[in-house]
Amino acid sequence: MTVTITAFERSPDGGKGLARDTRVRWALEEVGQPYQVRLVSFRAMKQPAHLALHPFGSIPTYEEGDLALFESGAIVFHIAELHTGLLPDDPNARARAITWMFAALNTVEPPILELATARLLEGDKPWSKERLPLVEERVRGRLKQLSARLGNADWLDGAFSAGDLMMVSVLLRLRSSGILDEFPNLSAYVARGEARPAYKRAFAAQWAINSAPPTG
Ligand SMILES: N[C@@H](CCC(=O)N[C@@H](CS)C(=O)NCC(=O)O)C(=O)O
Repeated sequence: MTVTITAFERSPDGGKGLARDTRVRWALEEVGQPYQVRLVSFRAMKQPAHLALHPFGSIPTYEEGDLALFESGAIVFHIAELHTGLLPDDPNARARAITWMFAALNTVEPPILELATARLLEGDKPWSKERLPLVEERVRGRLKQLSARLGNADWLDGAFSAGDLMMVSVLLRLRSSGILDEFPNLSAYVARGEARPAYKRAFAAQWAINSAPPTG
């Protein structure tokens, strides 16, 4: 089975692994599924060929035979369903792991993305200074709840699962803000995720592309 994903020809984060192809690469590495990568430019992402795969003109996409998927959550879920290793066999534990995937994408990621938008895209607006603390507080509120639930556990619900893969991926985007360090157990949780050999391979693969000097 040949799997092809798409990734930025050059990620705006310069290889910090924050682009969402990294979570897909990580899932593929966890289950031992080899994959190919098609790199796309921002321009190509908005052209019909890519829009046929991704209606919103973003990355990542995933192709496997005649199946084409978009949305990193749906892709990671598909990989986890297809292979063993990312979702528990027990039906209840499996449902809980899937719940954590949704929680990562639906409940934790939105305020984190809002913070990124406030910092990167709205920093020059006259109201930005007043708004930023409000956005940061919303992130802290979510992290406080997540931190309380994680407690001293290694992972969110028993063994490492696709729920953790998604949650760690989402939290990683916070590192540069310093807010993650206010929650030592979450900081350690993210570090545990990054220490996994599969994450390291995924990170290295995207780093190799994004850290290379520009050509031409
Ligand atoms: N909800 C989507 C978001 C996809 C997304 O925003 N991808 C970013 C990269 S991380 C992107 O392609 N941005 C450029 C663009 O949309 O033009 C997912 O999880 O896959």
